[in-house]
Order: sequence, then C-alpha cells, then structure tokens
Amino acid sequence: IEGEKINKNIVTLTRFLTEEQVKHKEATGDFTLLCHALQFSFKSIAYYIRRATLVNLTGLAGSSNTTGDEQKKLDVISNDLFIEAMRSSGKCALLVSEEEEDVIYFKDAKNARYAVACDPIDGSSNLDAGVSVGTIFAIHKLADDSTGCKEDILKPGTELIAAGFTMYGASAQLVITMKGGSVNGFTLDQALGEFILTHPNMTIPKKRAIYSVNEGNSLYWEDNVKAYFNSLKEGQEDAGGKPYSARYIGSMVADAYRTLLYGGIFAYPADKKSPKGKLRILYECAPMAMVFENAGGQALDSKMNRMLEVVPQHIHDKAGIFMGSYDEVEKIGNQISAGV
Ligand code: AHM
Ligand code: MG
Repeated sequence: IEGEKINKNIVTLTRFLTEEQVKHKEATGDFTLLCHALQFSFKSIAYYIRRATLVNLTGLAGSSNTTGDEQKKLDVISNDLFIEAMRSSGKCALLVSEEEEDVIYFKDAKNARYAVACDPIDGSSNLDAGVSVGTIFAIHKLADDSTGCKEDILKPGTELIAAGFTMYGASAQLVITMKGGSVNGFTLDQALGEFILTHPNMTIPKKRAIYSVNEGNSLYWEDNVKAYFNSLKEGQEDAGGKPYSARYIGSMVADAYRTLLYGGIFAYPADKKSPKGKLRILYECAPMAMVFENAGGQALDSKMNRMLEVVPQHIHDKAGIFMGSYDEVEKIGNQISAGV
C-alpha cells in the first residue's frame, strides 16, 4: 500500500529538543523554550526572504550598522524579528547582534539564564540575487551569580552550551549542536511549518580537495597563506595529483554548510588589509567552530590557535578563520604555522 512507504515516525525539532531535555535530569525546560523562540525567528526570517522580491524588501534600508556596513531592509527586519523572539521567550537575559552596537539587556526577563549572540542575516550582500544566506546563533549560560552582564558573553567558544545556524537556500536548513554532543540537521517543511530531522548525527568527511576562500584578497595575504593556497592548485599527491576545486559563495553559512556535507576547507584569513580578519568571533567564528569540531572537523584562527579557545575582548571582535575537514585543517596547521 502506498501509505506504508510514508514515514510516520517523524522527528521534528520540537520532539528532538523535548527528547534531549528528558536526557538531562537537571534540565528545567528553559533551554527548550529558548530554542522554540529561536526556531520561530528562523521560520519568520525564511518567510520574509522568500517573499522579499514580491513585497519590495530588496535593496538598502538607508542606514548602516555598527561596523559601517550598509544595511539591507532584510537585515533590519531579521534583526528586529530575532530581538523580539529573544525578548518574548523570557529566557534570554542578554543578546549580542551583528546589527547592534551594544549588548541588549532584557531586564524584564527576571529568571532568564541565557546569553545569545547572533548574526541575523549573514552574507547579506547575496540577498538581492536570491543566493543563499543564513542566521548564525551561539548560546552561553550566565554565571551562577550573574544577573546578566557583558562578561557572560565575552567567553571563549569552549564554554558555549549550544550553537548552530540556519541556511536559507533551496530549503531552510537548520544545524544545531550542543556542548559535547553531536551535530544534527533539520529541514523546514513549509507545509507543516516544522523543522524535520533530515541529517542526524552529521559528520564532516575527513578530507576533500575543495577550498573556499575569497581569492580576490590574495594581494593582501601573508606569504605563508599565499603559498598554502597556491600549493592546492599545483596538484596534490594525496588528491591523486589533481589540483583542488574552488567553491566560494560569499555567504559563510552556505560555504560552511557545503563544507560540512562535502568536506574541504573554508577560510577567511586575516591579511594586510584586515589584520584581525573579517569575521566576528562571537556570532560567526565561534559557533561555526563548535559545529565543525562536534562534526569531527577542526577550526583554527590565523595564528593557528584553536578557534574555540579564542577569547574576545569586545563583542564585535574579529578573527581570521580556517575550518573544515580534520585532515585539511591539519595540513593548513603544518604548512602555515611554519610562517606564523
Ligand atoms: P555579513 O555578516 O556582513 O554578511 O558579512 C559576512 C560575510 C560572510 O558570510 C562571508 O563569508 C564573507 O562576509 C564574505 O566576504 P567577502 O565578500 O569579503 O568575500
Ligand atoms: Mg555576518
């Protein structure tokens, strides 16, 4: 019978989170509620991105964010949606967003124990062309005696309790990982309005001859970085004598998602033009590094330190990043650290 082929034992994100909560005896349910608010913001952002061209949401908003980038209308809307989702959850004490200069404190959330960092729309230069963008999130727990302060979020990635991203592509893909846990991928079923577990226990291939970097910056790269990327194009012994393939979307979430599934490396190195790198530690580098490490890969900064151990001094601090398959990052470590 046709009906027999249909999977009736579907794991939604809600079910997944509830089952995870049961595994942790000390859990209060607060984290689960925070994640419900997160997933609602992803669904709303996905909805507005899909409709952007139809309802005049493409183009600039006429303002610029803290870093001086011109804001797109969707940057502004997504940031507002994310902030409201966190505020209304009652579980978020403070929020750092790429679009906000300062930390946002939700003082009304009296019993909130979480601090969240987010990039509401990462890769927004791709928006008007309909190319994949994403939302990145990172969740810290407040210190026991804290009611919410900057120090609760200015922490290294090793202290994250959960992190992940949603990619708005052909479908919306949510990837989430928790401290010491596996990496799980969910696909938004538009008809059901639910994220469905489609990629359980994701692991990144150990190696793959694909590199993903903006080579337009190579004029500014340090010599050791130049030498490393040039070596990939020269035909590698361990890639059957063939050169690596290049893939670069210019949306970290989309480049990272592909790298997670296919393997290879993604990099945004610090260079002479941007000595501290371009990508932000709290809401770009650290959460991605957590996903990659929990999937069996690695992530380093431009000084070849473990990305998760980098401690930001300020909420919008940046770092260079190299992340991907375990063996590929190992190779970078060996080739580049010689010149660090
Ligand atoms: P954004 O958060 O302002 O969109 O910038 C971050 C994006 C990343 O998604 C991507 O990896 C990188 O910037 C691309 O930068 P470039 O255009 O310099 O290659
Ligand atoms: Mg970004």
